[in-house]
Amino acid sequence: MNDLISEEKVKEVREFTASISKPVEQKIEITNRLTLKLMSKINRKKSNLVLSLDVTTQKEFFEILDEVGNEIVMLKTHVDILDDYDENFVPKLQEYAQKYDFIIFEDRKFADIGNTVRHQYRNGIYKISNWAEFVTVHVVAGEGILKGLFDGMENRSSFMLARMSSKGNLINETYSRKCFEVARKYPNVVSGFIGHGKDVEDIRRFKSKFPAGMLLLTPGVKLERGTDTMGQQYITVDDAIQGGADCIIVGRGIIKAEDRKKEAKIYRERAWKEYQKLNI
Ligand code: S5P
Repeated sequence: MNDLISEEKVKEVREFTASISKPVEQKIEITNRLTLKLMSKINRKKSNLVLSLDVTTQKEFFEILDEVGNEIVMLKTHVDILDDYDENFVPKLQEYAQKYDFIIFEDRKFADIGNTVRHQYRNGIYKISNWAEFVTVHVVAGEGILKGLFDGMENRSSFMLARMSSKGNLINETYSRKCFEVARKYPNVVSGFIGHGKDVEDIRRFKSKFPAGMLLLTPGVKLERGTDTMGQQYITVDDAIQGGADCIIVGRGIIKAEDRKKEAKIYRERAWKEYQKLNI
């Protein structure tokens, strides 16, 4: 019998059973202030929409924000793709965050040793730690990465990439589980995970293994399923939220739309409607 089922599988089944047999009314105490801030903004703004504003000029960046800023709970940037980044960018971004009431999230995907990410976060041209409340982290280099990033920092947190949306990515279940183990040790600087799945059930299974109080943000979301020409895979808003996503991350689905404001409203309303069904 012992030969038929691996210890790893046994552990996985135990964790899954434990997670689904928790009484619903059991309240999880969340101590991460940034997680609480995001959750409260989701509820106050009635939006689970994170915009991925992947454009290369400031003009376009702020034009789009003027159109859709009211619809989003958080703005995800890739600051290093701006061709015309200058010292005016961050103050203007912060003004917009105030005006439209969203959180700033830089998708830097830190992935090096602690000492290097420490500098990548604090120094260089962008000085990300000064202005991004959340960043993304590939914990592939080990937990030293979290120490390098966050030792001595206040009011900063991260989302760990525990699964990716791109076809053929190298993340497997063991890797995802290791992410959860590391995150469990650093609840004050990890707010949750970036994750994707092939369907609702797959995402549900994935989320059921999260440490308590951790959120799921799902990229690779559009109104219809599909792919792009470079390996991106899309599931629908309903798939993501029904699977347990706390937020959907949407880029081209909105920024390439003819009427971006209207499209952002559609994503926001669809996500919020599904989210309410699961969170009443
Ligand atoms: O697995 C991932 C993780 C991330 S953070 N897949 C992703 O697509 N992302 C990011 O989400 C990616 O870097 C991009 O900024 C955004 C998706 O953009 P879209 O235009 O495909 O919606």
